[in-house]
Amino acid sequence: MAARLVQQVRARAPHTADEAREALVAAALGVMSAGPRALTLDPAPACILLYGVNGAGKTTTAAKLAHLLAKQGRKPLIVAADTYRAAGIEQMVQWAQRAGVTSFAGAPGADPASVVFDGIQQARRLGHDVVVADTAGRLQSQRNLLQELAKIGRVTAKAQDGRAIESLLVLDATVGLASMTQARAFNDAVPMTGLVLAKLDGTAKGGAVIGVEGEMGIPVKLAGVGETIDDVAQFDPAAYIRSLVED
Ligand SMILES: Nc1nc2c(ncn2[C@@H]2O[C@H](COP(=O)(O)OP(=O)(O)O)[C@@H](O)[C@H]2O)c(=O)[nH]1
Ligand SMILES: [Mg+2]
Repeated sequence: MAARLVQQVRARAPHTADEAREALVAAALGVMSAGPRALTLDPAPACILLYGVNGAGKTTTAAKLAHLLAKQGRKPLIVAADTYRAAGIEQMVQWAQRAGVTSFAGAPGADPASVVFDGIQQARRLGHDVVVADTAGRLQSQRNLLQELAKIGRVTAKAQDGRAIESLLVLDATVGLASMTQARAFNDAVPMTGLVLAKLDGTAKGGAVIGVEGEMGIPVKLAGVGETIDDVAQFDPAAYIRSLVED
């Protein structure tokens, strides 16, 4: 990926540092052009599935996103499907309260796919127009846990029956090239419709995501920009790439 960018910058034969920087921005923007970044929420009720490794930012992203959707006039239901740890469920429920959003929690130890399925039914009964489902963290090397995620994906597809699904892999911007390995493995379990780049407010900007978007053709849709409930934004590739080259 880096070699491809360098080649494109060379092809433009920049004369000054500014020209070289502009050529690099243009080349990186060309790589990051994997389709629309808006979430697909229709036909409603949509289901947004968040997955990724431990600590990436899934639970906070679920809360921030649900809060944002509520501010936009939607009626979200948060589904707490990190049923491995009682604390996983509690964290999601507490964040949902902070977000002012109703939540539906699975029992500790319950099958997460069933929790998501039941949550989707509950959302329909109560007239919610979007479900935001938080899942347990898992490593890209944990085969059984990836199979379980694949099951969550299949069950979600069945419950949604043609309604919108956003399958979002949450990546930590402070992680480097491992992002690519994560993206490949998680995409094999549940084909992604978008990426979330969390922790973009830190000094590490997760430049590897340019390669992930470019090679996998999956757009970064959202950015996490802090630890409070309002700290989520639609991902802006131009601003992002400028922040990388202007460091
Ligand atoms: N600075 C910063 N911290 C974040 C962001 N998103 C999540 N975090 C922090 O990262 C840690 C793990 O987040 P969490 O949502 O629990 O990760 P999960 O294990 O994927 O559910 C927590 O301390 C969060 O406050 C972000 O956008 N910026
Ligand atoms: Mg979590």
